[in-house]
Amino acid sequence: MKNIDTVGHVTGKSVYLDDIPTIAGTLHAAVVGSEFAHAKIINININEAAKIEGVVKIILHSDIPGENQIGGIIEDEMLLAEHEVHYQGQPIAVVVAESERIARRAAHMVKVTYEELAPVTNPREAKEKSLLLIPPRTFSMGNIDEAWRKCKHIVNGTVEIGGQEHLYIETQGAYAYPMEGGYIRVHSSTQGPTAVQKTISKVLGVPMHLIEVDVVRLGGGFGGKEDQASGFAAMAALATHITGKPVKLVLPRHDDMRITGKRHPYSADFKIGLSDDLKILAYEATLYQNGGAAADLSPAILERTLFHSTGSYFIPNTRVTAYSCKTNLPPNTAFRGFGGPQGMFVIESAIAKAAEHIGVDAIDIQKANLLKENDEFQYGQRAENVNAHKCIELASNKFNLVNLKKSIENYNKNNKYSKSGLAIMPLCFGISFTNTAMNQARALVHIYQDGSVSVSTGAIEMGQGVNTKLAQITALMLGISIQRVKVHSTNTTRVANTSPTAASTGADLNGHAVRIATSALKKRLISVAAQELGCSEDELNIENETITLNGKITHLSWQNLIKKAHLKRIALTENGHYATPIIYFDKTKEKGHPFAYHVYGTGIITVTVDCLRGTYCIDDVYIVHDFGNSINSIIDLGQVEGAVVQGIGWVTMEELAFDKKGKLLSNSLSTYKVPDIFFAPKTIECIALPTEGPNLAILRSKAIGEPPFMYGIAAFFAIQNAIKSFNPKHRFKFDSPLTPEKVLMQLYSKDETDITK
Ligand code: MTE
Ligand code: LUZ
Ligand code: MOS
Repeated sequence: MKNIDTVGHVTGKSVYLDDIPTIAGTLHAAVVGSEFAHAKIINININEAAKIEGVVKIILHSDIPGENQIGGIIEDEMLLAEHEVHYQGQPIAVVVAESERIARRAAHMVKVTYEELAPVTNPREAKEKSLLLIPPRTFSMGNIDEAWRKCKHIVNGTVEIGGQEHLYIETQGAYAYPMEGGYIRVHSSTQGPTAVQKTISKVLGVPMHLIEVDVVRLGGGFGGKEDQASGFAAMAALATHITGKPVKLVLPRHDDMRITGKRHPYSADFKIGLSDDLKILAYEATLYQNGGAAADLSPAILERTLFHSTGSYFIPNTRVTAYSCKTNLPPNTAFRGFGGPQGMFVIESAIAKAAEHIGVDAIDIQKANLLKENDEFQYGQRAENVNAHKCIELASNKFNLVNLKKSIENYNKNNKYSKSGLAIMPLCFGISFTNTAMNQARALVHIYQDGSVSVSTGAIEMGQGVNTKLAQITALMLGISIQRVKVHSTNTTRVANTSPTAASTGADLNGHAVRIATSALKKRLISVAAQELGCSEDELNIENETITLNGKITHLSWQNLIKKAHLKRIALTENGHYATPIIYFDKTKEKGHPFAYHVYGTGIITVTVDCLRGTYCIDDVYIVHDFGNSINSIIDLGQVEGAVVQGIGWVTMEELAFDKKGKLLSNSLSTYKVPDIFFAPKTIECIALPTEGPNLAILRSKAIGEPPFMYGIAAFFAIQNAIKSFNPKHRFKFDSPLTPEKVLMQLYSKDETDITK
C-alpha cells in the first residue's frame, strides 16, 4: 500500500506548520542570537529596534513569568541568555512584530555588548579542563587486562568523526494562539509534543493542562526536533502569553543552521587485539563526545554510543569509556542513529586498521566475529534470533561478492588514475528507547455512528510513513477498509504524556497501542454480533467489512453492526495503552536487557575515486536487510534508501566547519553540501532477508527508521580502500567526513607510520 500522504505531498496540498491559515492579528517573532560562542553579556540595548514601526514587543529573559529553563534531561539550558552566552547563535531576545520582515529587521537592530571569553570547541580539550556534561560511563565485559596477553595482533588508533546538519526541509517553528482563560494552543514542528507542552508550562509557570500542542506532520525531523523544537515553541507561546496575540515563529534556514544543534562529533582512541585466526579477543576504546554548550539529549546519546560500541560483533573482553564533553558549540542533539553510528564507526575503524596491519581483507575479520545466537552483548543482553550471518551470506551470494571484488581488482589493474573500492558494513541496531520508562504509548480510537474510525496516538508523522502504518494496523485489526480510517493530528489533549517519536519505535509503540485499543473494540462488537446472530462469539469474525460466521459471510455488515452497537449503548471508544514488556536496564551495573529486539543487515558499497582530482562517486549500494515481516514494504524500502544516502553523506561530503572561535562557517547550503541526485548512488538494491520477525515488533514488522543509516559507513571504508590501491604507502586515516580535499591529500601522502606503536 502506498503512503497515504503521497498525493498531498506531490500536489502541495499537505499542510505543514507554515501552511496553517493564520488568524487575523497574528504577530511574527524573530530570534536574536549571540554573535560569539563564549562571552559575557555587558548590555542589551533594545531602544533602536523598539522604535521600528510594527515592532510590538522585544522579549528578554526578565520577561519570563515562569522558569528560564528548557533543559530536558539536565536543567542546564536557559531559554534566553542572562549574563553569559555559551554558543554562537544562543537566543538572547525574541522580537515580536506585525510582520516577519519587520521582526527580522528589528532583530538585527538589537545591540548587545559582549566581553569575549575564550571558547572551547574541541572535546578532548574540554575533558582536560574537566568540562563534562555528566560523569564518564564505562561499559565492559570479560577481563581486558588479561586478554591482551593472548592476542597475536594488537593495533592502536585514533578516530575523528564529524557532526551532521539535519537539514529537514521544514525549519524549526511554532504557531501559538490564545484561547480563553489562559489556555494556549500551539502548533509545533516537533517530534515530541509532550516535551513542548512541558517546556512551555515550565517557562510560563502554568499547569500542563493549559497548554495544548498539536502536530499534523513535519517536513522532516531526523532527531533534530526530538528536543530542540521545545525552545522555539516556548518562545512563540511566551510571546502569545505576553502580548495576548497569536504569534508565529519560523526560523529562516540560515538561523536554523546557525542556532540549532547537530549530530555529535566524536573523537576516539582505540586498541584492538586479535588471535591468529582473526578472532577479536580484546577491544578498548575511549570516546569523547562533543556535546556542545548544554546537555540536551547528549547523556542518552552517549549511552547509545556505548550500547553500539562493539557493532555487530561478539567481543569477549571489552572496556569502552565515554566522556560527554561540554564545549562552546550549539547543544548537539539526536540525529538518526542517536550516537550508534559513531560507536560503530570506531569499531569499524579498529577492524580496518587491524586488517591493514595483518594484511587481510577487513571482511574476513568482520565475518569471523559476527554475533551468533546467545552471544552476550557488553551490556548483558543475550543476542536472540541473530541474523547477522544470514544477512552477510545472502548478500555475498545474491550480489556475488567474489565477482564484485574481482571486477574491482581488474578495474584497478587496468586504470592508473581511477580506482575502485569496496567495503561491507554489517548492522546490528537495538530497538527500544534505552531509557526504559520512555517505552510506552497510547492510542485513542473512536468508531463513529457511520462506521468511520478515528485514530489518535502519540506518533508524529515526519515523512517516515507512520500514519499509513497506523491506518493499516487499524483496518487490519478491525477487518475494515482503510478508507474508513482517519489518523488524526498528534494532540496532547487527545493523547497525553507521549514519548517523542524517536528511536525508530514510532510504529511499534503506537501500533501496539492501536492494536490493544482496536482488539478491545472488536471484542465488544463481536459480542453484539453474537447476540444479533444468536451464535457464540468464537465462531464470529469481522472480515472485509462484514461479520463472518465460521468464515462464511453473514447478512450483518460493519456499518449495521456499529448502528446496532450504538443503539445498545455500547462504548465505541477505546484507549489502548502499551508498555514494552521484558526490557530493563541497571545503570549502576551497566547491565540489563535494554532492547526489545535487534535489527540486522549487511550493506555493500562500491565507489570509484578520481585519483587526479580526489573526487569520487558512489557506484552501487547492495543491501540485505532484516525487515521482519514488513507491514509496508514500499515505505520500508523508502526508509532504507533515504537512510543509506543520509549515512553516506555523513561520512563523505557533509562537513561542518567551525572556526577557532566556535563560529559556524558552513552555515548555508552553498557551503554545507548534502548528497543530491547527482551524488546519489547509481544503484541501490535492497533485498529482504526472509524471516518471521520478532513478537515484540508490531505485527512482526521490524522498526526501520534509523538502522539503515549505518550502511552508509561502508562508503568511507570503500573510499579508503580505493585510495590504497592508488597509493600503497597510504595508511588508513579515520578522519570523517572524507571530503574530496582529504581524499586528494591521502592519494599523494607518503605516510608509512608504524601502526603498532
Ligand atoms: N524519515 C523521514 N522521511 N523523515 C524523518 O524525519 N526521521 C528518522 C526516521 N525516518 C525521519 C525518517 C528518525 S531519526 C527516526 S527515529 C524515525 O524515522 C522515527 O519514526 P519511526 O519511529 O516511526 O520510525
Ligand atoms: N531518544 C531517546 C532516542 O531518548 N532514547 C533513545 O534511546 C533513542 N534512540 C534513538 C533515537 N532517539
Ligand atoms: Mo530519531 S534520532 O530517534 O529522532
